[in-house]
Amino acid sequence: MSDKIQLSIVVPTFNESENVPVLINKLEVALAGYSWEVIFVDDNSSDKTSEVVRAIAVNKPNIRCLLRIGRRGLSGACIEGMLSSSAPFIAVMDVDCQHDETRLVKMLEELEQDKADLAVGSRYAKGGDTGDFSKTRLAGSRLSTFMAQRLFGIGLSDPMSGFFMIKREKLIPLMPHLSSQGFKILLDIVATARGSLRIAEIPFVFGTRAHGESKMDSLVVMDFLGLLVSKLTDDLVPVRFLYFLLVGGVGLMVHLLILKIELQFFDIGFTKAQAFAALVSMTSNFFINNQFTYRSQRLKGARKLLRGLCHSYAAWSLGLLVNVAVASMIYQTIPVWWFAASIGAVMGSVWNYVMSTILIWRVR
Ligand SMILES: Nc1nc2c(ncn2[C@@H]2O[C@H](COP(=O)(O)OP(=O)(O)O)[C@@H](O)[C@H]2O)c(=O)[nH]1
Ligand SMILES: [Mg+2]
Repeated sequence: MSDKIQLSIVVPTFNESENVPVLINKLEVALAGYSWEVIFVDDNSSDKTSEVVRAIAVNKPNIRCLLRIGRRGLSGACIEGMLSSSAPFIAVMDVDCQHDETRLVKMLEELEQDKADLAVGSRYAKGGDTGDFSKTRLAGSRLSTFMAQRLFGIGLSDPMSGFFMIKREKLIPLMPHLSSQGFKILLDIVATARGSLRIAEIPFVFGTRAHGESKMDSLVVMDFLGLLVSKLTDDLVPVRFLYFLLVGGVGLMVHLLILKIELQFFDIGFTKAQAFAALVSMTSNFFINNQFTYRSQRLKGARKLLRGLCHSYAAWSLGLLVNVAVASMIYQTIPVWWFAASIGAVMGSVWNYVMSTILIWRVR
């Protein structure tokens, strides 16, 4: 065994303290005789996962902990972990024993013998299996796999896999183009590489989570769709802005509905009606964004929500002025209420997007 580290295994963790020692034991067995390190990338878990890692790491130089404070997100964690490696080969896997660590040896073989640049652990290749996936999760996984394959012309059987190994020299040039949002780092790598990677598929059986609970929720579907659009538009449209547009669309509906009611039943004039409708849709957008667009930094509890809402009003007040001024001006020349209102709302939104990203949901 040479002293040079051959393989870095990047393991993102979020509240996984119980799984860490289990995985380390398994890696030590599976990779005996190899020169490897494991880099746990923890997003400041409240269960002190990082302290559990460090307590083991003091005695073992091949165990490392990268603690991220004020950031959340699986892809971002994987990217930072991978960037901190100096090994020629880098793997990514879950900490929860769902990824069969014994397959790492086969992956390493493929890359070392230069049979491939990227080895992907596949649940859908012959010999692989999704284990005890629920029916809905299996359907979702199959559908997103199908879409990714069609849209990007990816021949991979399991582009949604979170278990893979890649040559560092092939990965580094792709790094600046990867999105740190979302869950789908492998798909991002493969789509960004545009066919320039030679890929080997290594079948494995998806195991049952050892401890703790899954961090995936049904909204990962949105992450996935966002990634698709952002890749298909050559990163022109950031994922988060897409969410914002989607939420904005709902907001515009709310706005127009309120405005219509006001104009129909109350005699307050267009300008006042537009201002009030904008206030209502701003408020509903705040709650939708908090549940959805910014869910990893979600504000919880009445006090935090109220404070966030007040900050929103403050940040969005200029957008509101822009909105009402533009809408009223247009309404004077073209007195079509929905047209004037929509243009005003869109102008105000661009301001709001920028402000809320900078001020309200800034990653703490
Ligand atoms: N650092 C970090 N790790 C995360 C985050 N979300 C999930 N993980 C880790 O990523 C891996 C995959 O997540 P998991 O909940 O197992 O997803 P599932 O296997 O699809 O159910 C696990 O090791 C999690 O601890 C996150 O926001 N930050
Ligand atoms: Mg898992």
